[in-house]
Amino acid sequence: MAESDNGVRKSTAYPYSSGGWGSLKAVAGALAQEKVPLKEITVLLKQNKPDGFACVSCSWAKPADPHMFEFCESGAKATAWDLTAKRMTPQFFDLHTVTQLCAWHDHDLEEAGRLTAPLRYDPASDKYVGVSWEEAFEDIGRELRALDPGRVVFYASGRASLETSYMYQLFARMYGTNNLPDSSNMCHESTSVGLKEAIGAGVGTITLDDFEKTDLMFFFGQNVGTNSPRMLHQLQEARKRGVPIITFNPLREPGLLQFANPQSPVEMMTPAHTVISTQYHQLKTGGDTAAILGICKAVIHADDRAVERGEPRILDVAFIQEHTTGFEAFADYVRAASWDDIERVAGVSRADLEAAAEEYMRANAVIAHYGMGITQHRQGVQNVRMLCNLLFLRGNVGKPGAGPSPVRGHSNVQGQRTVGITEKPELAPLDKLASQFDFEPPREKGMNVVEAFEAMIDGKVSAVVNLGGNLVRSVPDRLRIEPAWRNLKLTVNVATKLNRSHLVHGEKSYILPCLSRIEIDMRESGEQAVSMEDSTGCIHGSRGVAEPASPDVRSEPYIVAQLAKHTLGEGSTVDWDRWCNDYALVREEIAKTYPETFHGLNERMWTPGGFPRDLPARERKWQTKSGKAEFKAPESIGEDPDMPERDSRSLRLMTLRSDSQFNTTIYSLEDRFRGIRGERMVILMCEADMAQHGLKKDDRVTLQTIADDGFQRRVAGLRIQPYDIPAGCIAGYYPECNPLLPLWHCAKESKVPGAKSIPVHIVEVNGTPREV
Ligand SMILES: Nc1nc2c(c(=O)[nH]1)N[C@H]1C(S)=C(S)[C@@H](COP(=O)(O)OP(=O)(O)OC[C@H]3O[C@@H](n4cnc5c(=O)[nH]c(N)nc54)[C@H](O)[C@@H]3O)O[C@H]1N2
Ligand SMILES: Nc1nc2c(c(=O)[nH]1)N[C@H]1C(S)=C(S)[C@@H](COP(=O)(O)OP(=O)(O)OC[C@H]3O[C@@H](n4cnc5c(=O)[nH]c(N)nc54)[C@H](O)[C@@H]3O)O[C@H]1N2
Ligand SMILES: [Mo]
Repeated sequence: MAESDNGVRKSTAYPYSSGGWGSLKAVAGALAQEKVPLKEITVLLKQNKPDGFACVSCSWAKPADPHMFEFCESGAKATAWDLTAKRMTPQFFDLHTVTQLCAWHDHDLEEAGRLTAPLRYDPASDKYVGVSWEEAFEDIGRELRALDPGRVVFYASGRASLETSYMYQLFARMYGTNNLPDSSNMCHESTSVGLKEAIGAGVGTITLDDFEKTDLMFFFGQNVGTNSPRMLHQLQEARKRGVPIITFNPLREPGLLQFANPQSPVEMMTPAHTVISTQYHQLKTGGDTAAILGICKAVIHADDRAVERGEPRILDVAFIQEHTTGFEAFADYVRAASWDDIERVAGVSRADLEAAAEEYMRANAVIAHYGMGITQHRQGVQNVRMLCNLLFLRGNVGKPGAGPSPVRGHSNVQGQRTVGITEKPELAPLDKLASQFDFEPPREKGMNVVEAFEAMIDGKVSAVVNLGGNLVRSVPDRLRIEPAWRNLKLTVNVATKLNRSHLVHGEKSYILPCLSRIEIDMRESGEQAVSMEDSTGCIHGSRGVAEPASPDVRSEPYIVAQLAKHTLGEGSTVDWDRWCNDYALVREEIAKTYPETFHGLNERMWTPGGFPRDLPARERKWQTKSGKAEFKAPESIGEDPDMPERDSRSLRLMTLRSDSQFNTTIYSLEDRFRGIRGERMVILMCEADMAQHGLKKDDRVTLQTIADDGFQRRVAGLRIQPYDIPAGCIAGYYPECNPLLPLWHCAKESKVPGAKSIPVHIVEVNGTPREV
């Protein structure tokens, strides 16, 4: 197997660097596939620039001094997907019934192009038919008024701007519900809960400046090369300064191994590349709490020895004393933990964990980046708490170059929460909203994603309004969800492209096509801009630059305002028409509700690089229950204490994103980095497990979830692909594997579905049943 310069083994599936020529070729391919006109290709030059638009792909920070091309392969694909020359007009729907479209592949639905006009489902013809905007708003308003607000769900996928999101939550609350689930309920909610408890802020504390000051970075369960590639620039800079990067990931992801900068002529013309990870530990899925425990154990052991010998302390004793609680109980737990248990659950040797601890103890400022590999587990919140414990040991929060860094998903998912999209009343400034808009907001807790779908299955939901997203694909237990979704009275979808959730519709259903953020948004008061918050808590303006997909699409702020106006009627204290003709007015209201963060938003949103939100934890002010940063010992070191005892034939399935998808949007059937082409019904498995289960490459298997709740959850036709992955762990694609994920298999405290650790059996091989 190929070795890279520093002894970290390369990926066998993709022994090259991420970025590089492969990346440029992929960008060119995406632009050609979508037939993006040459004129619009220059749009990419405006991506993530202070005067341009914020990329619609990931939420990574936008630097103040951007590169000439401040975009990446994933961002360029997402841009091409929105700028496509293809259109899905009402005439398209004349030709296809909804039942026929249900047989289409997800990729083909979106690939057919941008939606161009509002549509209403017509049961007589089983077709979506054109409808005027006014008729659509009036009918939706009438329907919503007739329903019990407690039975209506307002979902937000994390792309919509701060302005849209603020109006959306206000609309839902004026209507009478806190049912405001969002995509972070399936994503970084374990962060929102875990970091809030530990440091008093539900978001990461680092900014781009910290990359210049850090001495060491950890990467836990985040696939930077595919999901936040612009971050590779900062990682590359840090690596050039000699900063080590220690990665914990069951798969050898090429983006975490090495990177060739497509924007550096030298690196493109020579075999030069930057090694990203200096240590790479292929832990078992769900092994993170155990692995971090092992590192903490080595650190505390070294400190105990230093005390015995009268040597300088390893722990940051001053920080622990002044700023934290719970250290003694945590340290006792760690001292008592057994290395055998740690090695078994983590699947990483003591020597390797001690090597990680050695680096950690040498560094003065440490950042811990993490993603879905940490949060999407039954113990997702505990995993986040363990990362905080590790950082606290050496005072690595609230100082330059250090801190937790949850790498967020959707481009404004963090910002939506900041402006009130949450089902938890205690996280929304309800009193403030009440006095600002003279109404009585509902005080009872609303439903998050898992709770909303449990209620839907029980017949307790009547309508869903979707601000983006594709829920019937993205949530767990799809086969139980789809029939429940079909029983809804009303489904309203604000979307750019057609997807499965629009086809599995309620009794009444509307599709309201919206502008993409890349497009020019002209309203009565002139051209509009919007704002959003990135993964590092910085707030930016974004201005569209491309021609709208059609004259009959509307902006998200307009659509939300009109839904509100037509639902709330004359009684509403908000002049929705004024707001949606001049978004600056909405920003003024946001600034009134949240003055600490958003004062002067209208001017400050154009600060190059954005302006940082108010975050007391950055100054070591802890808004936790105890007023201190809180250590917490784990409940158990296993990933899933509630599952039935495993037998030797059980496997743990993690569901992954490919290189060519954005969540449920599948750009193509390629996963270049993992060497998989033309197909997504694939299971990655190591040779040892293949031998144990008597399988050959390309065998087709059926997986069944191990659960004793009376439901049989199966996915068939999955092709076996030999892969470098720890024994007992297998990987498949999201959303194809979602029927295997039980709704209740989610983190206790955050309800984030355990998508990275689904216990399964192989129950069929090439059509022949198997005993388990
Ligand atoms: N191009 C592109 N960009 C995206 C997205 C996209 O779909 N496409 N989605 C966006 C969204 S919404 C999000 S949330 C982010 C998601 O970005 P990530 O957080 O990177 O999420 P995933 O790709 O699901 O998986 C992350 C990694 O976790 C590893 N992993 C799996 N199980 C474990 C485990 O138990 N422990 C550890 N340590 N690692 C594990 C996997 O091998 C994988 O490398 O990306 C955002 N950006
Ligand atoms: N098994 C498994 N399940 C998972 C995950 C996993 O790793 N494994 N990841 C989870 C995560 S992290 C997330 S965030 C969720 C995501 O779940 P969702 O939020 O449901 O899904 P998306 O795929 O991001 O939504 C795609 C749709 O959004 C619409 N859209 C695109 N751009 C815009 C826009 O600008 N405005 C509007 N209004 N609509 C737009 C398009 O119609 C598109 O079809 O899935 C979760 N589900
Ligand atoms: Mo996400």
